Amino acid sequence: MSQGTLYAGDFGRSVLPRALIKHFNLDIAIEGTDSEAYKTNFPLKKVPCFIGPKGYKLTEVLAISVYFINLGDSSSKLLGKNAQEYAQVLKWFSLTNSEYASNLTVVFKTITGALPYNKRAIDDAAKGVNQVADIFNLRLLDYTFLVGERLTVADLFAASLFVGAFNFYGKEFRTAHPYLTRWFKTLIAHPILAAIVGEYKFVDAPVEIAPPKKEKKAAPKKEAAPKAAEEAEPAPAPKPKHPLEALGKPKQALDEWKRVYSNEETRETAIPWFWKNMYDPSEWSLWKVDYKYNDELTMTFMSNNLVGGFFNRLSASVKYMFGCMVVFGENNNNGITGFFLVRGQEHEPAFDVAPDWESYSFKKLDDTPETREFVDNMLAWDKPVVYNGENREIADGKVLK
Ligand SMILES: N[C@@H](CCC(=O)N[C@@H](CS)C(=O)NCC(=O)O)C(=O)O
Repeated sequence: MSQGTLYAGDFGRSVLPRALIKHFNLDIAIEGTDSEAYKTNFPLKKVPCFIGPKGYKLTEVLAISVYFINLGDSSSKLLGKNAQEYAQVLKWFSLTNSEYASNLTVVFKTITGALPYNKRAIDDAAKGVNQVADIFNLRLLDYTFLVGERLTVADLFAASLFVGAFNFYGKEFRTAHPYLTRWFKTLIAHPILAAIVGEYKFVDAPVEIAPPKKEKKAAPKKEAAPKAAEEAEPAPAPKPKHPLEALGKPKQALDEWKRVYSNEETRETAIPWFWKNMYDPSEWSLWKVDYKYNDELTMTFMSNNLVGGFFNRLSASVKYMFGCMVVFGENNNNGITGFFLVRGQEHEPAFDVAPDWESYSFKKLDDTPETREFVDNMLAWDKPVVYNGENREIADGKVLK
């Protein structure tokens, strides 16, 4: 029987519950925050949250993590081996979740634009992060792990959140906290975290947090025609049809391609299928799409979030297009590129449903060997991207389907 549903994001406090589900092989579904169940049950709209059988509900990462560990192994040493250790586990977990995370959140939200730039607030938050890091560093001078010589869930949680400080403050932070860094290296490579975080690469340069240089304006909305007097109280307008619906049904249904791409081996099966069955230049066009402001990108995961947001806003056109975009490069030096297959010969009707579409440049691609190589690479993500003549590794990516 299903053990419930975790509502989670990709980063921060959501990493540990995800990792525990995987580690203990729990029968818990993981969902994002779009569902009605999430919206009605969790008015604070934070993650992680959990709904178990018979309406059992939990918020708070600490409570959820302890519950998942007990579901997986009721005598797990991840919670310490006695009451004293258990209390220590809670102490380090809570210190991380309150003192450290509250400060890191200010930095994170300023970088992502969720908070307005405020130098004082960022400096205070950095001070707070460093104070907690100093406490950890001192403890880890004498002990291998936070509670003692054995790994506990407090280590896993703290390391999953210290990713933020190591990403934001770079080499300087490592130099100032050598024992914390030694511990972090062990933890981030530990199978329980590595299964979710993947291979972690340290960055040297700190993220530059500066006041926004310029506002990128959304495409101006077309002025609605003034209403005639007799139309003062019109009946609700029928939902406007997507302009690409006028082109009728294509010979090859896009959904079938999306299924092939999701289920089959990419190079061996999906790519040949795409060129043989899907791409018909009389019905579809191919586009190379590049983000225009690569020099403003900072962390690769944030660039990937940007692509995710763009794809969400394209959802009204998803019946008429397919695309893959990748983030190439590393933190503070990355870019976004990709390809799209679009119904018809113009890109605008498909893309202008997303208010930020003008932040991207669009180049129509003819069917040449170079185009095929580019499209194949964007589908397979197994080779570096060539950008300005340089080979750049793919850090992440998203598929619009
Ligand atoms: N007290 C909660 C805090 C949860 C929390 O703040 N989660 C962050 C992500 S790490 C979130 O959902 N932020 C969204 C927001 O602040 O709007 C816990 O410990 O689980």
